[in-house]
Amino acid sequence: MIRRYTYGTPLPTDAVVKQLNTEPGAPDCLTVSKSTDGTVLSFPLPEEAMLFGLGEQLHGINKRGHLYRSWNSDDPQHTESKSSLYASHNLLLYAGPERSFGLFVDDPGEVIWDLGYTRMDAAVITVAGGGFDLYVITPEENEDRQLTAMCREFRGLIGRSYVPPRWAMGYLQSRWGYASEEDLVTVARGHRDKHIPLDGICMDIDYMERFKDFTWNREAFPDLPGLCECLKAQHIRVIPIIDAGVKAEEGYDVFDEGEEKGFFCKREDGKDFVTAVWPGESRLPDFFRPEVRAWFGEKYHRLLDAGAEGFWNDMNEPALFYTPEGLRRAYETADALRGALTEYDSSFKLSGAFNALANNPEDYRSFYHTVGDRTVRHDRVHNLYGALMTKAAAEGFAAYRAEKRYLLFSRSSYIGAHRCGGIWMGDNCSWWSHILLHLKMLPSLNMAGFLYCGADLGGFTANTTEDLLERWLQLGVFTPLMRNHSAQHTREQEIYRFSIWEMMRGTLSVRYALIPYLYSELMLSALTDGLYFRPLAFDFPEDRTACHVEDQLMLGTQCMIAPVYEQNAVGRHVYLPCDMLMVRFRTAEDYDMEPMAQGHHWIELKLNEFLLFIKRGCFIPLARPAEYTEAVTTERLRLLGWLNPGEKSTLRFYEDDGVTTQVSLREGVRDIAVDTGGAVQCDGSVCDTAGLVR
Ligand code: MIG
Repeated sequence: MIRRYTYGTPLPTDAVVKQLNTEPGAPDCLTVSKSTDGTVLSFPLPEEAMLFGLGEQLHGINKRGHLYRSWNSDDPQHTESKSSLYASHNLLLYAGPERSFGLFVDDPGEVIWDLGYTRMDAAVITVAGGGFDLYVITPEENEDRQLTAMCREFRGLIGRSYVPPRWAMGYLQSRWGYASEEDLVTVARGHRDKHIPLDGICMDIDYMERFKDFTWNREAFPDLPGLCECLKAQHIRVIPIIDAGVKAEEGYDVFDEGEEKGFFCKREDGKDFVTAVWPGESRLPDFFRPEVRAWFGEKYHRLLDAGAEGFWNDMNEPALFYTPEGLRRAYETADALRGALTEYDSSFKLSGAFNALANNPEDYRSFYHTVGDRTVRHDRVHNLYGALMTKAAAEGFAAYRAEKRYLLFSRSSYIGAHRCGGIWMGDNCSWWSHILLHLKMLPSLNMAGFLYCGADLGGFTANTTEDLLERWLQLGVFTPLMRNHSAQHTREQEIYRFSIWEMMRGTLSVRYALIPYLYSELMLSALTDGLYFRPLAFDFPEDRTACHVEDQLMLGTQCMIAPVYEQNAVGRHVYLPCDMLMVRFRTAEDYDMEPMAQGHHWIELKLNEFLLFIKRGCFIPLARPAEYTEAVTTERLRLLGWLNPGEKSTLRFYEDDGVTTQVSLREGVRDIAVDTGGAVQCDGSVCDTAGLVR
């Protein structure tokens, strides 16, 4: 059951697709009050209570014990002391000893989540803005998987998740620094020569002509359509980046048109809001206006015409390097301090003045959007900006070819954007702790509706190491978005550059062999409002140990993953919430399997080995691996699983062309069944049962 409560006058956010009537009373699970900071929602946190959700955020799967802030920020230091990343996903689930409930705070401004931080025994949520909708989700009494059920209901409220093309399940290679046709060709060749699988190459800002959106450097890319075609012939797609900021330069048509039509964000005095990002002086399109989205979305057609089949939207928090006003303030401070660096903290004041230039709160308060018939100051709707850029792109694709799926993932997001595209988790570091942070965010993102997601494998900033990349790929094998990406000036981290490239290739072979299964689970999650990744607590709520596992995830209906995330580890501890078949993969053809009883296990793992667990009574299909997704077929499947004697076992399996936007559960789904005698029923595939343990 979902109930809507309205406080003040909410602004439209486009997060929900079902219009519920506002309830007259107050919700019974929390107290609502007013403070000088805004509207305050609070409820007690008994010792046993757990909290889940908040999508892209730091800290644990269980969110209890920290202060979080919904305020989309371009902050490349994802450390424990931070309270925001690039997205705001205001869904929180409470699982207490007596009851469970969920909250969705549909407000696009700042929200502070004090979840047992000020006081360990209280949750206090402060919504700064003047009006918002609160959705309260309560499960059915007799439901035994209440957390999963609440997520399903919530997803019904917010609408169906984005469905990527099937090729987007392939391995993608990216780097900030690929600046020419030759760079892309080198990457393609590097993979193909060594038979390392690859389905796409991302182009970062270096492909553009002086960082101008929807252009490309004609010297470095003399024939982009030809290049895309040539790569496509090798089954490699090109995925350009688009930034939110539009370069201010007369003669650049996107700028000229935006100016002429008045499509850029304005200051209070009606003049354009001027900022600076990669292109230098820039403007921000006012994505809140449908006509601006239509205009900007249409610009993607230039790159689609050139052969691009996917995009990533960046800098859309929006990130601001500086504004002229900010610069003026900084120089004033500097002038005041000139020749007067006498106090112990003068130099801090000086550096602080300049460090405050980027993403400055004052700047976010100095421009406006047109929301419906209202003019709204940016900070009031800050967290929606990236989501609306994503929407602009998705609408642009639909206008281009409504029947074709395009890959799209964004850095910034808000709930609602999950219907338009996926996300990546931004600028992580080549740190071991960030493998674990990546794992922890995955189920929370799914709860918020974002199914197609992943983090930069190998780490974005800092220099990776061979073993770090290998271990990270072993987690990436299971994430829908599987992309290796790194920052300029860091150690190059394309697989083919490393001494252990064959090991990494073996790891990728497992991904490709699993694609039919992983794609099926992703599509089933999208089409049935399910969760591709879940905390163990969702499936085993009665098991106290399982409820507090923070480094393993349930995947799909059948599986569990438990990656290694520590350097020099020779194995790891795994908790099995039920009997499971352990599959220890080295490559798609080389693995060993062992039935294991519910409980604690220490499992030895060499660097090239990683784990997939399949619940007893279940099986999954493994295909023949290939070097690109289209060559992975379901003609021959090997079934892996541990079956109960005398029991039939069934796998609900989804398959489609992976290309068209018309998807249908009814048409795509079929059952693969192994009956008690061991006979397999499976239309359309030849199944090999050598991997079934009884
Ligand atoms: O300020 O385009 O998160 O993936 O490589 C950095 C350059 C801008 C941030 C993105 C990152 C991308 C980088 N961008």
